[in-house]
Amino acid sequence: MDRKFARYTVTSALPYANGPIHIGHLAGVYVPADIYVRYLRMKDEDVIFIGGSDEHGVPITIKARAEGVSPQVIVDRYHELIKKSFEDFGISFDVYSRTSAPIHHETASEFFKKLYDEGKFVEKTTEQYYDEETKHFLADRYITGTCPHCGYEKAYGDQCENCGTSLSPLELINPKSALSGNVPVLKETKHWYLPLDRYEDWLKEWILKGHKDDWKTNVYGQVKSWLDHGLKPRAVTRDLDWGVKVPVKEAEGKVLYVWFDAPIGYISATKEWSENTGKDWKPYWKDKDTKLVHFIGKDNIVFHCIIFPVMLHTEGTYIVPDNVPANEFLNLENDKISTSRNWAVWLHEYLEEFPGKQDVLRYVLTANAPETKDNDFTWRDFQARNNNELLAIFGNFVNRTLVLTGKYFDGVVPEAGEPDGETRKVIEAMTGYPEKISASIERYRFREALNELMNLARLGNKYLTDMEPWKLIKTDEEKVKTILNVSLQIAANLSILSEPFLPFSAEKLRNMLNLPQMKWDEAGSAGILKAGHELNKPEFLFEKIEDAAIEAQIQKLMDTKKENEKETAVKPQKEEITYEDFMKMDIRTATILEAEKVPKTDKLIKLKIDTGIDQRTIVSGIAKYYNAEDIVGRKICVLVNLAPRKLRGIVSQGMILMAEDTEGKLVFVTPSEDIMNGSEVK
Ligand code: B3M
Ligand code: ZN
Repeated sequence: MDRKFARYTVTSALPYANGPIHIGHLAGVYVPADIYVRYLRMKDEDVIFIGGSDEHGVPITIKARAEGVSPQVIVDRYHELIKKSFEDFGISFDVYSRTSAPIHHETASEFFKKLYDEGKFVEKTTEQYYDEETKHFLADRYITGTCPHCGYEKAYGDQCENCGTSLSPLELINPKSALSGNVPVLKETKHWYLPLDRYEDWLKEWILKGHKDDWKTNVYGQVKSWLDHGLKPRAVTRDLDWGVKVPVKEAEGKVLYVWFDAPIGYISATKEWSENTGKDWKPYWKDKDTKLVHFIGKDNIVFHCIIFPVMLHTEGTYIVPDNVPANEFLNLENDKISTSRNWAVWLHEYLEEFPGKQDVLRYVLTANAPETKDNDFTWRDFQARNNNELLAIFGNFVNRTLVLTGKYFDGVVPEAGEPDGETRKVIEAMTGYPEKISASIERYRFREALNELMNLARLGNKYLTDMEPWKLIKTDEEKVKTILNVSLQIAANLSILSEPFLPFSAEKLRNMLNLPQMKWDEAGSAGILKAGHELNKPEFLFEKIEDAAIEAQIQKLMDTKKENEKETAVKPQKEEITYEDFMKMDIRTATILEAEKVPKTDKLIKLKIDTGIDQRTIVSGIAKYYNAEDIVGRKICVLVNLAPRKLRGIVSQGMILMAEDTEGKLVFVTPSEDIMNGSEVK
């Protein structure tokens, strides 16, 4: 570590409690953050790992609206689901809080009040878009339109998800209310702004000068481009009713902007942790010797590198982050992960469908992490990495070592003799791994770190294969003792060094080796296991993942794709017909006189129809969409000259005209005004 810190505060982005966690969240934020803190704990560092649900903001209220329930119902549902799935997946938060907690409302409110009292905000009355139908000001995701920078048509009022630019609603081309689809009007409203422009020099000094070399290039580059373009004041209040109430009289009815309150959630969560543990929270946020690190995805860079730091800095008593190792995005089978299109691998489903395989997913997401560019997750790659890497290298090495020790030495660690040249080289190489892995982790290069860990397993695997103890045992038992002793030391090192990445497997391996949990700095030694130490029975660390399991997952995604297509694709036009073809059809307006469900069917209703020509019976497959008793008296259109057909023993004389949407929903086609039965439709 370049500089020695007294303690670490590690935060991970607070996921919106409007949906479950998927592999994109995990690869981008939670797995790397968890590796980092597990490593720090093993280094005996004082570290707290902060998480929690982001329960305010428009993503929540939009979801609530769509379901017709209150936002509280939504956040309660997803907070619990998210919290549980993180726990089951081994994301080792010291606290997992939520922004609807009273402690958060207090903390965020006080923070605002202090800046307000000190005159740190600028007040402005401006015209903002307003939806006259729903009576809402349209900020953030309540408004969509075309991005002025890249032309993307579904940009939000606060950000374009296509090009990453931060936007204000007034910049959108063709703005539309996300609530009603209406074109909004402009209406005056007063808000409080954080004058980011006043902090440009400070930001340049702190980031552009101070962190040129230690921040990731993707993060540094984005921040630099922001600063090069110049910053504008940013509103930190909103005309909404869901959120933290603005704690000043003149702002009644307004709430804090979600991106003002959410990052303060890290502080509130630390206070909650402090209440739970009795430890003081303040040094973790206020002591200059604390290293503050934010793990986030790339769409959150501006909030964590500019807005929140300006808030902390101007408040005056807080530290600012030492690093913000943001990741790029993970795609799924070559397509953008999307909650609304259900294009994702959901963590809670994975945990159910692959029980006990947390480490496989942790491994794949780290090996393939989108650290420097967007990356793709595929189920085939998942299978290959499990079968050809975890199982064939790591698992196979450990298993061979333990099984041979069991067979030749009754599961007792044999004494090592004088090492030969090859063995000496292997021991020397092994000694270097803790340092190599540390160096990568401390630079937030988790893929590289994991690859080094696997290189240690490769080293062991190759050593066994080259030395062939199963052949030597007949002629040179002393040498076999040395080989297995050294192999066991490698396995012991793996049990320590794999803990941050593969905590479940590391524990299993420790149990097999009959070792306690050890510190990072105890690794690197060839004397972890003493001769005579008894080992436990070997088990398999990893299992083969069969084609069937992978095919089932791929099928699941194909079904999703089909489902999505069904929802959007309007059927193409049919083949051309002549006027005469059309005129062959005799369509008349009619009235339903009687209707009854056909017994023992779910679809059919038997109708008595007045066609103007006669009264007749028609059987129609509309029972899923209409109750028989509700449709008597309805005006409809009927194809009257269709040849009669027998349906369930009933002769149906004609066909009711129905409109059918892409999901198969049916509605009557009805004359738009009153007209006599028997009128021709043409
Ligand atoms: N809720 C945004 C997101 O999930 C968000 C992060 C808050 S971190 C303080 O992209
Ligand atoms: Zn754009």
